[in-house]
Amino acid sequence: MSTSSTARIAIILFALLAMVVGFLEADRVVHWPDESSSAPEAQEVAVTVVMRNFRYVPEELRIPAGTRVVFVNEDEVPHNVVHSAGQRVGTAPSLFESPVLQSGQQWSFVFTEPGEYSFLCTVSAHQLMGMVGRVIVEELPPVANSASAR
Ligand SMILES: [Cu+2]
Repeated sequence: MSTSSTARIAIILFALLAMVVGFLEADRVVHWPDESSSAPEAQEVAVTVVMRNFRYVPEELRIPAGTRVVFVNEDEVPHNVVHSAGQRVGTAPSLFESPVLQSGQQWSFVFTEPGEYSFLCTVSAHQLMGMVGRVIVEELPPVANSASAR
């Protein structure tokens, strides 16, 4: 008796599990095409910052979380992009640090965490010449998410 009721419970649990998995699968199948049709371009957004005349242009950038920022060196001299948090003793290490970019080269970084990120060029004395910039990453507005799910 007890073994058959245990088996029955096991069957019921298995059926419930199968239903839950089925719902999850159905949810995926229904939502994925909708999202791609309402946003035909890649979900990732990219913004460009050019390095020109020992400056980052624009110097300050306000972006939603998840944006890729592409840094392009348009100068004849090498530049880089280093998160300035790690430049002070006793602070957290830099979140990002590009290699030295030669003329025409580019490097990109995706900002996923909201916050303010100051960066600078550590090549020669470019920082002292004013080669500093800032990215302000804002929380993704909830409207954008629900709108794309519809
Ligand atoms: Cu530089």
